[in-house]
Amino acid sequence: MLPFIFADTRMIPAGVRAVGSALVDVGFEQTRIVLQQWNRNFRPSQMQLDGRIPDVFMVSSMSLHSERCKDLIRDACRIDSTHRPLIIAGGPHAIYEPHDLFSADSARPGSADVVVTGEEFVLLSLIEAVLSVRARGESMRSAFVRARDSRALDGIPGLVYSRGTEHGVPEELVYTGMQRLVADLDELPHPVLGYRLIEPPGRQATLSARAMPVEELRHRSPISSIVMTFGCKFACPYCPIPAYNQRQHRVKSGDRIADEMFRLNKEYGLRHFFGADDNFFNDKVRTLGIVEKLARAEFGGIRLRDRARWYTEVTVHDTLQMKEHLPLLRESGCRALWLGVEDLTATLIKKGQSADKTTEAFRALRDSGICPMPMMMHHDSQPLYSRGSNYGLLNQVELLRRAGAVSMQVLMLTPAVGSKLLESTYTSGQVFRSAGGKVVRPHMCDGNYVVASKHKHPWQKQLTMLAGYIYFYNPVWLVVALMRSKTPVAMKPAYLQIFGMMGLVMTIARTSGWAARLMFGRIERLSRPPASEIPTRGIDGAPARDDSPATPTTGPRALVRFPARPRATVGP
Ligand code: B12
Ligand code: SF4
Repeated sequence: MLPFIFADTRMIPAGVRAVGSALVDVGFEQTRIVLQQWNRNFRPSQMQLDGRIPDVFMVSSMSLHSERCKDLIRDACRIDSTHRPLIIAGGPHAIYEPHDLFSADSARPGSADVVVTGEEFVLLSLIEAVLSVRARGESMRSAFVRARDSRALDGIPGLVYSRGTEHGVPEELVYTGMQRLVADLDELPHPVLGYRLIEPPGRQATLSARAMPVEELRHRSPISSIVMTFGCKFACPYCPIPAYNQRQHRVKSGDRIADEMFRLNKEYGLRHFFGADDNFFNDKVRTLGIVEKLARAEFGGIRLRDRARWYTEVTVHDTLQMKEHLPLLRESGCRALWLGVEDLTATLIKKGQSADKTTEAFRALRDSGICPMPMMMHHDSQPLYSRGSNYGLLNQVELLRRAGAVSMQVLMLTPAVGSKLLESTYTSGQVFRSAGGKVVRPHMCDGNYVVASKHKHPWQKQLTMLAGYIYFYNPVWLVVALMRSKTPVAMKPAYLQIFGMMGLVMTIARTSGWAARLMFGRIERLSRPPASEIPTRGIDGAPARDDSPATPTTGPRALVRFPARPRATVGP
């Protein structure tokens, strides 16, 4: 659907690749990365790698996909207990709601053995602790149980594991505390490693004999997401990112990013890179350090900027701070920036944006040949149209279009676990449990469906978003974009109009039924945010003060160094 059409199938996510890279880096070469979007029928209960059931099954998920994630865990639990792999869950959903990956329902048991609420460093620390107690020939799961029961895992912050009987519902969860973040991102394993592990797309439930051939990668996944920076200095109340990052801003060096892009291009032919940044322009000095390197980088006489094009996310405020350097940014290969405009009038959130500043930033980007891609957030008090002000959604879409927006994203403000606003959005009764008899499912919490609102007619919100898209993506503006193809951004606005119209058709098909339920059906509401049904305690035995590790209850922890990596000896 809009605004992410093709972003799921044409861009292998960085998280699973990062985990794969870390495993290869320490010697676990026999690893396969299976993507749900390409291998919908894959069943862990039927997987075999080199003729045997893998020792470890890991699953990564956003909250949006948590139902499928739990299905996979349940399916892996069907493997008989002598062969069952150690089940480790991680990724955004695990970070924000680890308890959800343990089943509290005795009618539907099936839980992860351990949930990693952090990054590669936490996973490798866990594996190291398990290997340190593992006897020759012993399975990873059996070694894990011994390590857990001897409390050898309690010194690794960032884990949640269960206690109780082996089968059935856990009696309690143990949270080892907030993860420690690796300070220097240059120490992370190289992303080139993870790409070798991708399962080729297919319809079968089992694994293929070999990973995807290297030559196929760039056709299947032409865009490569790469980690350049993490963190954001703003503190928008609806956003969980600052808390997750423990208010840290971490960066890779320009040299390292240039090397990653060059090697990914050389080994796999990848040319397009999407930075997994929260706010790439967060720190001007650090940003300039990276951009200058990318603009000048050369490898064996080949200029990187002739090989690589890159894109990322920034804010309007920081774009204006970078205004005089935008030509350098373009020189370094940047061709589009997604900007969190949210609400132009700063009624919803103030992070230095206004109609004039946004117009100024967009014009400057376009003049430099960089496509401005606004991300808007629709909310209860914003009307469809306002007379004499910029408050209405259509007024803002029109203003952005005139300022040079090349694409458009309109999402409804939706409560996010880990954000400051979460609790009050639930307790004030804004969050829907169901509408017209249809229960809100996790995949509907992507901002495309109105699932939280105190508006008298929430269906109007649903249709307003569609109206915003129709106003922006339509044949008229396609023709205009074709006629104006001689600007510094050339044909890109026309291409994005075509993608946008395709996405719009899909979005209308998917969300209009929900709009009808909101219009004609009864809306039931929730009164408290999701919480663990299983008691959670810390390693000291006291109840965990907060079972969402993304919401820190203590101050930031010291940053750590990524450990030097001796290669693991992995015997039978
Ligand atoms: C790039 C990005 C996108 C891209 C993704 C494109 C792609 N195909 O990769 C686009 C723009 C399409 C996108 C869309 C959305 N995104 Co987004 N996105 C990001 C962003 C900025 C970077 C993701 C990334 O690549 N990170 C780098 C990798 C290396 O980090 P990682 O995935 O977290 O993985 C690390 C750890 O989590 C862990 N890990 C991951 N998996 C596993 C598994 C195991 C077993 C273990 C042990 C560890 C582990 O190790 C990894 C290495 O450190 C993140 C924020 C962020 N900075 O991470 C949000 C983020 C992932 N997005 C988020 C959301 C909500 C969305 C949307 C729903 C947008 C919206 N409406 O608000 C849509 C959903 C689209 C869809 N239908 O799938 C949320 C997810 C929150 C949640 N609880 O699930 C995040 C975390 C931002 C946030 N905090 O709010 N997004
Ligand atoms: S600017 Fe963006 S990343 Fe930063 S806190 Fe606000 S919404 Fe989150």
